[in-house]
Amino acid sequence: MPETLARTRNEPTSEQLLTLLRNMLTQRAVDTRGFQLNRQGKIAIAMGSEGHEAVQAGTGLAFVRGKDLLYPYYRNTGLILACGFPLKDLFRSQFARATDRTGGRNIINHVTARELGIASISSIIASQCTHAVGAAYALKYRKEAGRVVFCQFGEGATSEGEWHEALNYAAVHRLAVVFVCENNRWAISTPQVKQMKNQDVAARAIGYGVHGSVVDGFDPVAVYHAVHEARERATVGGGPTLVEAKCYRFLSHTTDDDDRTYRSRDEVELQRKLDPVPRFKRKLVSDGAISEDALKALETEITELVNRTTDEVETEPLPPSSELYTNVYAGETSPWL
Ligand SMILES: Cc1ncc(C[n+]2csc(CCOP(=O)(O)OP(=O)(O)O)c2C)c(N)n1
Repeated sequence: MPETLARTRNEPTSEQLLTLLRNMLTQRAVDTRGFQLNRQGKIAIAMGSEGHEAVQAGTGLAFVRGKDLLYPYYRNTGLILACGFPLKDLFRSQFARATDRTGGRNIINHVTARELGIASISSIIASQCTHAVGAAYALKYRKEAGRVVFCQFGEGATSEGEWHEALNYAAVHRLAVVFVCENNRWAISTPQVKQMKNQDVAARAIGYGVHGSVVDGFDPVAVYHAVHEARERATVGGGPTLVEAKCYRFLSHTTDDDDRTYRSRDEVELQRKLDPVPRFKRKLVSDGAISEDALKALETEITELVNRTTDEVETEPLPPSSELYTNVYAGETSPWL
């Protein structure tokens, strides 16, 4: 059975606790704004990550900037921001502006930042897992010890062959990879129970000979501990770890999906009671890590930053139609001739 990490070590400092809070609040504010912009007809689609804030803030805190590599998936809004991705560039992607890092070509949030170690996000489920393992193999081959690859995915991705190949290869070659499953219970309309017989994705780790752990994905500190420990193991040659963070997807898969057609409101409301954002706010206030007033000021600051950023990005130009095929096809060849 997977080992459940209940141990606490390297307790986050008060500054790190506030970083976790700021990142969770920012992720929530970005999501809220994205859904508003979609409803206003300003962006084509929005992809929520509500319910994933604790997983992503906790993982982001364990990621070592300038050293580690991140192979994220499309729901990683908060994680890429926590790893240093600029907020403005995220909205440039959402608005598909010419200033976007892919020139407005890619679907929203499918960003990339080579200088930050953030690999391109792909919509092809689990494709990032084999890429992550390839990168970890390269680190080993080049003897770049101390660098770790983070690989994120949902529980649905663990039904893909590529996911299994990645786990096996990482285990056989004892690669420095931390696999983080953001188990939000649903893969669009497919519940976990129709995806696998196991209750825990982490139980699959044993089949590959890697460490597995289950963690409360609504608790950013617990996630931080689990991912940090997995990272430590990787840096000392202990090989890969599969961390399963149990969370929930509060919103529809995207704005193009209507979750009322496949899951009950009762279920969603029950999970909402465990919402990690108000829960962590309450905890930090009751622990005296932040005052009520300072929390209010922080929330206002974040909302204003997000709104100001989207106002600015909205004024930026769209890619010109003359560049429709730029960076889409190799060479001069026009697809229509
Ligand atoms: C290879 C592949 N198969 C199917 C899809 C369609 N698809 C897009 S998102 C998704 C659900 C993935 O669920 P999960 O991995 O649990 O992540 P979540 O979206 O719940 O965060 C599916 C099946 C796809 N993009 N790629």
